Amino acid sequence: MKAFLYTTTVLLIAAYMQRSRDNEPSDTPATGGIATLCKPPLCKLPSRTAFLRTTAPIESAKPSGTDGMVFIRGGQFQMGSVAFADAKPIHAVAVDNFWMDTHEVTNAQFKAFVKATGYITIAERPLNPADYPGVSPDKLVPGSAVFSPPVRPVSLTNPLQWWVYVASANWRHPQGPGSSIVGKDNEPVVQVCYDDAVAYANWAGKRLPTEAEWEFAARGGRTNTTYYWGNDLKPKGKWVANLFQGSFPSANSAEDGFRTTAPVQTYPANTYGLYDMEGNVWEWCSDRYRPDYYQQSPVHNPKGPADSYDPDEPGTIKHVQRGGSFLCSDQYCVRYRAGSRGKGEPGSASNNLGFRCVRSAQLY
Ligand SMILES: [Ca+2]
Repeated sequence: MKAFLYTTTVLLIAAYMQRSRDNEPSDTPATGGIATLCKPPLCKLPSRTAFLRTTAPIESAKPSGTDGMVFIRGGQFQMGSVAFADAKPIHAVAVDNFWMDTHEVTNAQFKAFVKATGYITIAERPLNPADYPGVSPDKLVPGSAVFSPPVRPVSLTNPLQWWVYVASANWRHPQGPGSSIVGKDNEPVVQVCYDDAVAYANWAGKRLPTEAEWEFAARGGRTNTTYYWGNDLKPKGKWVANLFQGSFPSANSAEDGFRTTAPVQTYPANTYGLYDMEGNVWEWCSDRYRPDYYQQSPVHNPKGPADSYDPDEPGTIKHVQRGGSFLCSDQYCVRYRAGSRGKGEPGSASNNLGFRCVRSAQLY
C-alpha cells in the first residue's frame, strides 16, 4: 500500500511539473505542429466585445484617403458617340482600377483647401497685361464668366448674349459681388480654372480623372444609351439630373427644381454610386482636347493628345470638360448626353464649371 501511494504521489508531482513547464514561455523557437504553436497563453483571439471595449481605432476596409470616394473596378468599354463629330469613332478603351469622388467637389471642401493653404484662385488674381496683348488695361480686372440670361428670346448663335464677364466674380461670389456661397456648403464649387482644380487635387492627394476614366465611370457599365442613365430623358416622368428646362436662355422654368447649381447628391446615383455625372456643373478632365483624338488614341489608359487643337479657337490650348451643366438641354448644349465631350481654356472659369477627383488604385 505504501509503495502504491508513493508511486502515485511521484507520478502526480511529475505530471504537475511537466504541466508547469508547458505553461512557461520558451525562448526556444517553436519547431512546428499546432500543439507547439498554440501553447496557452500565447495563442488568443480577442473577442469582438474585447475589441470594442478598447479605445483603439477601428480600422476601415477602405484605404486611407478614400473617404467620399467609390472604387471603380477597371475594364474595357466602348468609348465615344456617333452623335458628336469629335466623339467619333466609338472605340474600345480599357482603364485600370481607380477611386473616384462620389460627388463634385463642394464649396465646403474647397473652403477647407483654401483655409489650409491660403490658395488664391486664378479668377481672384490680378491679370498680367502681357497675357492679353491689345486689351485695354482698364479691362484687365479680376473676375470671371457668369451666365446672365437675356430678358427676351435671342438667337442662339452668339453665346456672348448670355455670358457676361463680371468683375470680382469668383468661387466665393459665383455670380459676382452680390452673390455668395453662404449656406451653400453642399453645392459644387464653381468658378475654378483648370490649375485651381489641379492645385486642390494635389493638396487632397488625388488627381483629375482622364477623359476615359470619367466616361467609363459615367457609363456605369451601360453601353449604347442616349443618356448615361438610359434612353428616356425623364424616366418615369422625373428629372434625374440638374439640366435646363424652358426656352434657352431667357426663360428657365427650373422644372427640375434648380436654376443654377443643385446640392450634390440631389439626384439618384448611377450604378457605381456616382452622383451628377451629367448636369449640375461641367467637370475638368486632365486630357488636352483635340476633336480628332479618338481616331488614334491608345486602347489602354488613354491620357489625351500631346498637344491641343480646337477649330473654334485655333491657337488656344483647351482641356477636356465632361458631363454638361445646369444650362444643358435638348434645345441648346446637348453635351450632357452619353459620350459627348466639352472643352475649355485652362485659365477660364464660369459659374457652371467645377470638377471632381480620382486616385489611382495601384497606389494602395
Ligand atoms: Ca435645372
